[in-house]
Amino acid sequence: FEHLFSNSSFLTTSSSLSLRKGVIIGAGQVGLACAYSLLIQDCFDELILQDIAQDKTEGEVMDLMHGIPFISPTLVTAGTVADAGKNADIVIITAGASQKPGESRLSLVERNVTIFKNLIAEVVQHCPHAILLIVSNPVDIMTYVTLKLSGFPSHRVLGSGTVLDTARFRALLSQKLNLDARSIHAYIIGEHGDSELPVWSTVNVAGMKLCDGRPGSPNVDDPQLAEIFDQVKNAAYEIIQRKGYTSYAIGLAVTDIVKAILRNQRRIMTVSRFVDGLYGLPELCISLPTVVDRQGATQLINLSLNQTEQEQLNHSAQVLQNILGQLDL
Ligand code: 6V0
Repeated sequence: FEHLFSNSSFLTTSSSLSLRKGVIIGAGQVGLACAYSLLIQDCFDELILQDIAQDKTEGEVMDLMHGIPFISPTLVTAGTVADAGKNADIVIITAGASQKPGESRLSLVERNVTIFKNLIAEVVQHCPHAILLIVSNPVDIMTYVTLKLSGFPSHRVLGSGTVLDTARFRALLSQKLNLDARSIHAYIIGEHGDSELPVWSTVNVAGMKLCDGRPGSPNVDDPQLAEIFDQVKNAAYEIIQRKGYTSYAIGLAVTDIVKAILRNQRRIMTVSRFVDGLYGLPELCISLPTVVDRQGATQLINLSLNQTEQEQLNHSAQVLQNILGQLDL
């Protein structure tokens, strides 16, 4: 016992054990929901929460830490990438301004770019081999900003993108079709925001397309389908109007991405990552089905889009390009 007490950081002892270390920068509503979900799903051996609100973060860490005896152990601390978080495997960034009721994600851009200019330099210096997972909005813009500021290879910088929107889409389709959401293959792609699009032409269950022209199958212009997509697109506005922020579902989405990375799952997820040329798109970060594994966001899948979907994707890319063109990086 004496030995354990005098060496109270015994959970961290051997660096040769290759512990799974994660840092969350920004311990607000989203960062905390991510932390809770990551802890209860046993994703990391060490989890560090970094925030400029130090006292509050220490309080949150104490609260989380007191729950550890109920779950698999994780060493959770308040710190920074420069100390406890040094050489993390994954750095999740949720720091920054959040949407106010009625505010679009794109309006947050200036405030968050300013924050990222300082943060990313610090992350690169102290976690040079990390995979960077961006959650702050507007997430596609902030992922591109991070890629440029970090100089990391593009597979190591990804955004949560439309992973959450895709989940919302599948959840609503699951209610409509009365089937488990995991058996429904459906994607939301493009900007995580107002110009995102549903890929109706590829939605399928067990290989059977939802809109395949069979008698009784819906047409892509069916108002019921439009209503489902509207609910997906407006979900964040609806939630923010009622509770002021969104948190639980994005926490679970981030956890799923982290698991795909750490367990080398090679899952196909609609994360946001750098695209140059595929689908005829210009240089930017946008959400498309992508293989996620231990290297990060490795391969983009070349979905076959119909003409309307391709036009909608081009429009979404244009919206993002217009913002990127105004940035001074
Ligand atoms: P919040 O509750 O205001 O938390 C933001 C946190 O960032 C606060 O605790 C701040 O103290 C902290 N912070 C600010 N500057 C720094 C800094 N330089 N270093 C460290 N910490 C800092 O906001 P919330 O958690 O609700 O949202 C965070 C971000 O996530 C916002 O940009 C949201 O728009 C975005 N979301 C993204 C989603 C997605 O699907 N990608 C979903 C929900 C929210």
